[in-house]
Amino acid sequence: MATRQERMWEHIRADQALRQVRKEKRDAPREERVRHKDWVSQFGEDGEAFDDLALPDVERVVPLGERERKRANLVRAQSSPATASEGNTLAGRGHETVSDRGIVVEVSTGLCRVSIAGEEALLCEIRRSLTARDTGYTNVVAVGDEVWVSHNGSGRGMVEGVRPRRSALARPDPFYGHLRQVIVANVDQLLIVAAWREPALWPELVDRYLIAAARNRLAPIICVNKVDLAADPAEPAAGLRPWLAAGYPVIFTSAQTGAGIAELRTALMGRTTALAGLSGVGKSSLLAAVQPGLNLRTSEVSDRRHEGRHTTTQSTLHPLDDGGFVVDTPGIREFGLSGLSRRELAGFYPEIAPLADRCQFADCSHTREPGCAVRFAVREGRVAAVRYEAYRKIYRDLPG
Ligand SMILES: Nc1nc2c(ncn2[C@@H]2O[C@H](COP(=O)(O)OP(=O)(O)O)[C@@H](O)[C@H]2O)c(=O)[nH]1
Ligand SMILES: [Mg+2]
Ligand SMILES: [Zn+2]
Repeated sequence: MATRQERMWEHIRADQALRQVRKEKRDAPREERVRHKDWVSQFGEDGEAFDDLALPDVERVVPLGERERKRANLVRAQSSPATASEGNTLAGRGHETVSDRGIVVEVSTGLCRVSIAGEEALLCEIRRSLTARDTGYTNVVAVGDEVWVSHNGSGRGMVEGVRPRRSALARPDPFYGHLRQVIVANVDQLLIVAAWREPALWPELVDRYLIAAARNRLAPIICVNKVDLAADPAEPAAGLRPWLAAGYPVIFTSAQTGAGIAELRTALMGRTTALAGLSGVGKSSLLAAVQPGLNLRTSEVSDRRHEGRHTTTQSTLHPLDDGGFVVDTPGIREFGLSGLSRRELAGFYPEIAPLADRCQFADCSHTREPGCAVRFAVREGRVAAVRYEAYRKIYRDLPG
């Protein structure tokens, strides 16, 4: 259980991260003043500000009148036409309150930034009557959420409703273990970036990410970067044959020579893509090649910033010019396999799963039993040794 002190520090860290990003925005001085006021009032004198962080359900009970109002707001928002057309800037709309649909690109406690029709993200408060009750999640609004926002051109909006999430990357809440905290909502696919060399391709890690993607219902894409470092240009394709044969899409790239960048750009277009991969494989370089100017805060940086046990993981959606977003997902490696049991593992290997029926023992682990059809297939070369070795290593690490 976190103390109030720890929660306050987390709160402050989250706000500092948000401030840092906003500092780079155009009208930073004006926003800064407003934000400061808001910040003080949020904290209050008795630390009342932590409701979106992790207060238990009982404290989230919404007065009946509020519920009705929320429903009315939602209905109003839903029935309003898509008002944000190109060329119709937020500032130019006078003081009439309008409702728009947008995507949350960043979240701090009680505040978020919402991207509406490609315009510069609007700083928004979150309607207090919105509740995460009965969702199994602790956060009302997460990065990636599609929301309805009311605003009147004053530079500050209000989140009035959240659309049901298509998907959620979540992890057990640091404060309330029975609930889960959404890290990013509505992610479509996971781009697993590996380098062919420097650092050398690490099959076990690729497979861990593939499993994490499958468990979170994200479409995986393996991106093998630094193909320019291959001694023989045919090497990377040969090395990735086991994954291609298992049905996974693989893109071969070089941020250095530009090879495969167009293909990567197409793969990212119009979708929300989470990024995974070791430090140094070239994630930042690839994104800079896909879209010059894009400055991804990479997960290794974020991991360091949010070190410690009681932390909220902050992610940011970065819009792409061709449509779609990329998002850093600190910690996907840890939470990707949490709760997975050993006997479920084979199910994530399309080339291994169908063989299990033919093993001598029904509960065969495929690691040492006699009469194992999987081990036989490996010896015969029908299952790639590199995939089987990764299976064994992951198996060994999972709880029985
Ligand atoms: N040879 C080669 N080097 C690359 C390539 N992509 C990135 N690098 C280098 O690899 C290092 C790490 O790249 P970076 O983008 O920071 O990786 P990140 O940690 O995954 O974001 C840098 O020195 C890059 O210049 C590539 O395609 N080929
Ligand atoms: Mg980087
Ligand atoms: Zn077996």
